[in-house]
Amino acid sequence: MPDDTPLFHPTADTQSSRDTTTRKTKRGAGGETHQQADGAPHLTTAQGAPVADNQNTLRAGPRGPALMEDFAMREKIFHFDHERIPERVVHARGYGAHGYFEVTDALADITSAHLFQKAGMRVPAFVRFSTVAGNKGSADMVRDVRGFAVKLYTEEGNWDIVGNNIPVFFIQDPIKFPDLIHSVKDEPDRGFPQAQSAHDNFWDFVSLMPESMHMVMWQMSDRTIPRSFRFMEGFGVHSFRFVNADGKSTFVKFHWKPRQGLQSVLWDEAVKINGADPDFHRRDLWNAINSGDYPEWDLAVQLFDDDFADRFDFDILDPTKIIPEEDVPLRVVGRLVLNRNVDNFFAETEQVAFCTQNIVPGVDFSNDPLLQGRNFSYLDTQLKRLGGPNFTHIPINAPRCPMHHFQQDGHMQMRGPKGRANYEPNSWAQGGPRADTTRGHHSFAEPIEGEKRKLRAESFADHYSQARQFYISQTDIEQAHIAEALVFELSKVETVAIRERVVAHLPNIDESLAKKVAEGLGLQSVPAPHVPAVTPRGDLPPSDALSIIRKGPDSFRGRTLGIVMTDGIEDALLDALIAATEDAGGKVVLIAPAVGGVTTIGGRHIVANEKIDGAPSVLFDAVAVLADDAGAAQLGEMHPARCFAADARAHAKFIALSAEAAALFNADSADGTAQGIHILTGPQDAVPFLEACGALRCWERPGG
Ligand code: HDE
Repeated sequence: MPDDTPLFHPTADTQSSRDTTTRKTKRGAGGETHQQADGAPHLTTAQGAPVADNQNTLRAGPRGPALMEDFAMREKIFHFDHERIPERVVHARGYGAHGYFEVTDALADITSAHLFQKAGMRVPAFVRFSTVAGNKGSADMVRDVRGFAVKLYTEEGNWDIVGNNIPVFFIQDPIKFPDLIHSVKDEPDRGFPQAQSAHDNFWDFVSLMPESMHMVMWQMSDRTIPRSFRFMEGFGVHSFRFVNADGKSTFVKFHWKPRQGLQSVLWDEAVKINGADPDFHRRDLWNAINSGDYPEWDLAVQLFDDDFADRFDFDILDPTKIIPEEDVPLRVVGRLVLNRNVDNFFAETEQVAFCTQNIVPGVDFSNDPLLQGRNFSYLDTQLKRLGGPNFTHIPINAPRCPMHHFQQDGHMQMRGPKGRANYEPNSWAQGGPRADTTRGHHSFAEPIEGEKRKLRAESFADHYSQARQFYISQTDIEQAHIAEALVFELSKVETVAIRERVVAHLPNIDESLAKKVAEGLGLQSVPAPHVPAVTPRGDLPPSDALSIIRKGPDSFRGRTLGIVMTDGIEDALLDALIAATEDAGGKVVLIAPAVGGVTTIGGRHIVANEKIDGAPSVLFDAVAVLADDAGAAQLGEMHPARCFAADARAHAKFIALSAEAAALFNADSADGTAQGIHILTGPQDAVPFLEACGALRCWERPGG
């Protein structure tokens, strides 16, 4: 064999350096080669040099040493070595999509913000949803707060509303944020547990921070295990200001309300979903958008003035408090639609840089101390993550409006301003941009006075009253879930003193909750309550707006029915079920003992989407099992099929069964539609089943 013969040519595409000339190339007008005859572009280096061989490193002899002069190989490995950027220190795992925001109700009297001047104004938007604690590769369905960060590309610059799916936060002062996050992330000595708060450090910290108790109630509720990004609310959390053309300020709180209705899963489902599909949330969003089922949220604002702020029982600057919708009603002013998936996850979702400091004229900050701290942090963190001050040149971060300034140079500068003027004032004819006092951003002229001290206002001192209000606003089912979540998390805490210190906060919220949790943990009694800084109020009324179940959907739209099929099923029943689901705006996933599918009694071959082992019932909003006698017996022999049935029952799902499949679910004549179990006698039963599914869960079924 001659020395220059490569030893291995896996495919016809991977020609040796000797014979690449046999491939035909097209020449451009300037004689440059762009494409091969089959239309595929030439492989080049990052410098643009065509590459002849992408399979073999340049060697001295077929078995000899690699040569350093192989610039194509070195450049390729060099770039690969540097593919990663630091993941976000919080909210590392996230998923984004593009869309638009449209104003439906102008606010010209309230804010001079360009986009709110008239109804119908539309701006492009990018949204990134995230979990907080887990690393980039952690699972989607962990118990965690979800980030809900919105970038609006307005004509007067990018406006970022960097919110969460919970309207309050754990702490009142930014100086505590590193402590909070250190405590919830994996413990530093052992490097676990990941993406969960169920460990000593987190509960130790919050047990010593009474201000976190309101947020802890939300965190232990089903809000932190949302069924999908599409079915959760978003909140700006802080009070912001709108400022109108006359310089008048109105406080504003931002709420994103999903038009799909709210929905969460049960904890047992969450645990199993993480195993079955760790990408459950991102897959859901990707699939929904790809299939044209675009998720939408209304933007609602709570608007209030200084008089209300002074009258309000709590401090409107305190991010551990809500303003109940009953006190200040929501006004819907716009809608957000997500209608385009990213082309490249890294370029868009990973590199998007949200900054709370990104506001536009007509919007201003309040003195919420947490917000003020965030205004430092987000810009700072981009420098570390994206490597330089020019991250606004990355397309996902670039404003879509003209920009003119005298900033220059720096790492990865993409724009070379022309001309001599790079400072201002200057006297050159082409002197560059000038500040515009009319269009430019003006801060609200808020009079400020006070002593310069490290202080927290007395008005921030009540830590329990709204925690109680949240708890008593939940349905019985939701209250039970909160108690169960607390028991689960604290049972993972190894230090008994920490468990007790957490439980000692609960009587200040609700005696019965304290008792349930103490019992669940096997404590002898409820520990003596912590002495609150301010006596908690018992008179705050329950608010329906705080419950998920009360804000559920009214149809099966956007939800998924998992249908298990076996050979020998009736065509008409399957067809009716699929049609009824699609008519209700839902989707069907077909599941079979083998992914190749089944043959119906009518002789049709139906291809399955999933083999039953890979499609447990936890992945679906409702389920159906269609089988003949032999099929039911076959499923009864399969462990995944038995788990499918047992879980669907235990998780209170609506279930449709062919008569033969009833035994698999231990369903008998005592069950019925009142119990959420529909034995389908014929195609006519499909529509009533789907109507029932609109309620999502049959909580009435005893034991689920
Ligand atoms: Fe963040 N937060 N945060 N945060 N946060 C970040 O910025 C920070 C807070 C939120 O999808 C970081 O670009 C401090 C509240 C979301 O890219 C960092 C404080 C709320 C996202 C940071 C807070 C949030 C972040 C990490 C206390 C709800 C993800 C990467 C003063 C209103 C945005 C980054 C995305 C991300 C700091 C508190 C929401 C380190 C210092 C309150 C949704 O800058």
